[in-house]
Amino acid sequence: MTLRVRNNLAHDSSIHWHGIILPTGMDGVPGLSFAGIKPGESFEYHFDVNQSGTYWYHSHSGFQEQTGMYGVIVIAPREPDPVSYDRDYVILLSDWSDEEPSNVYAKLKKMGDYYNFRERTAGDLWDEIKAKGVAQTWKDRSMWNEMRMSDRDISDVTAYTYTYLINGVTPEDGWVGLFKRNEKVRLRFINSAAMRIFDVRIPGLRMTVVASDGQNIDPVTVDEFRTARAFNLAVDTVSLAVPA
Ligand SMILES: [Cu+2]
Repeated sequence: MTLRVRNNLAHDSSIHWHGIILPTGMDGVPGLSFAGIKPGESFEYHFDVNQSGTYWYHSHSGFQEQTGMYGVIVIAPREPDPVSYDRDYVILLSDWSDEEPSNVYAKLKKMGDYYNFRERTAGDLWDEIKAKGVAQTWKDRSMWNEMRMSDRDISDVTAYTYTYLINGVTPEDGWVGLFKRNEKVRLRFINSAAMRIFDVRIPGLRMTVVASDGQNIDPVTVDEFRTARAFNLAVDTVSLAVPA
């Protein structure tokens, strides 16, 4: 396969093919496997495709991925697909900020919990002492302090600045995927967020997870699943539409 990427930005760029098995020089990580793509220049990626499944690509330069430079790759299997479905939708989850990502980063460098409004307070300390006693509270706090971590920083950047998008659409606008009654729908979830774990649930529907990171798996039926933070995951599920 040949993929010709032309950089029309004013900055260096690159495209990394996430999860695709390819020669090192085609991996698209500037400074590691190639020099990056200069403004106005092109780079030709050549590689053999030896896999099928759901993957994605994204810029590996600066904060370009955070500003939306990514997309989905679906490689159809050569042999018959073990998963049967009537419809197929990609659901790309992401986090968007109207702030410049470099500003977000600069703020975090100066104050790691800038966007975190859930840190422990003096009031929490008092409640903790009442619940666990001074000794246990001291022990718990010491443990976190020794690790120089907070137990309340699951995500450094929060909805204070982020809007979470499905296929680039805000929650207010709402992404819509149509299906008919009793159809089996394949949903290809990709977490392309920079800073977010997503817990995915479709109220009233059970989902069968059929693939993860491009690999078919023994199907698992769940009410909810979690997609790891960026650079990590593609989950395929099949949902049976509500019979009504
Ligand atoms: Cu990646």
